[in-house]
Amino acid sequence: MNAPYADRLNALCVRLRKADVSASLVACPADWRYLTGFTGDSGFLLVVGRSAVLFTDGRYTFQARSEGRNVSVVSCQGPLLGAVSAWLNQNRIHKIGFDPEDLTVAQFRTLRHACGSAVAWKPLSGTMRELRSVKDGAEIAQMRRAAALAGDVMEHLFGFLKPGVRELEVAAELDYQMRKRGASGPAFEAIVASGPRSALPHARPTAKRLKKNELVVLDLGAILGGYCSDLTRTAFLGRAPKRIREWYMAVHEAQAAGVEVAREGVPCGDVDLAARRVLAGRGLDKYFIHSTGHGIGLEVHEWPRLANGQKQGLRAGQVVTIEPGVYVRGIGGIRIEDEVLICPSDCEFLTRVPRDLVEL
Ligand SMILES: [Mn+2]
Repeated sequence: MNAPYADRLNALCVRLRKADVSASLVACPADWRYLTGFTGDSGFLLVVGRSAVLFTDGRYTFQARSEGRNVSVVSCQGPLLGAVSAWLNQNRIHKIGFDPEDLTVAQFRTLRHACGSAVAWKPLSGTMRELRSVKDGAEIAQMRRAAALAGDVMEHLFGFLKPGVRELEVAAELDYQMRKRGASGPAFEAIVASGPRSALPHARPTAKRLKKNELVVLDLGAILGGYCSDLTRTAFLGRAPKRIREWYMAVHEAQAAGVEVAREGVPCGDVDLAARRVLAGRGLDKYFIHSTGHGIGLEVHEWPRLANGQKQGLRAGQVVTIEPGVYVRGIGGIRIEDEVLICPSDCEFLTRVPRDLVEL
């Protein structure tokens, strides 16, 4: 069972050759998981040609040897970067790529000092994130399951929300329901934001109790089989007044406009623009204070970004969120977020909870 790992290593290898380096240092746990299957979160992976060497410590050695595919495992007693440097010098590696987003300044200095002038370090931003952004069939199947789980939890929560319940209780129920349904954990700290607090796009749940005639934004995601989901719905406790309804319809239409244009080849920024235009038509664009979406996979926020000015084209097999919102200080916020799979001529929802305003 070496596929898909062998294919992924090959794909990286092709990129490294193009970038004119003989090796690459992988310092991001999601990246080495993608390349080798090792799920531990401490280590460094060196990819040299078509082979890979994982440096980890005693806590992860057995795990790395049983999970890792096409990888030899070096169990380190001392500092990992010391072992990495020694290996590079022994194997006469002279040109190595790394992702500057994944190494700290201190780690980079340590490596450069230990390897000396014999090794040239070439920053390669984005190589792994581009590879990881396009999902294969098995990944898509897993992401469908993670999205379905998030949807089930969301629908369960609609029955749990009522006046008097604290945001923190909703968050606790949410975490419990995710794990009970098989998630290994939450993909991020869930957002449960009620009343005026819902105007904070990334509000943390507090001891505040839900009240009648308030908006409640629920933003949650589960990790299932290593893959994340991300889903937001906005509910109203009671019958929503006209103004709230109008805002909700505007966000709903903005999301539909984004979904409508999202397909292979379309610049990422165009999806953002399509959503933003709808809100601008209602005079609400000044309340849409974040970008429209992001890639998702082994990590909850991945490449690409669906934001203003992003020119790179969407690719078939990418999974992205489309999540416009409006946030009005002192009153509340509305966000509708779904995950879609980019296809050659359209996109497909992976999250399947109804998108109409939920009035409870
Ligand atoms: Mn999101």
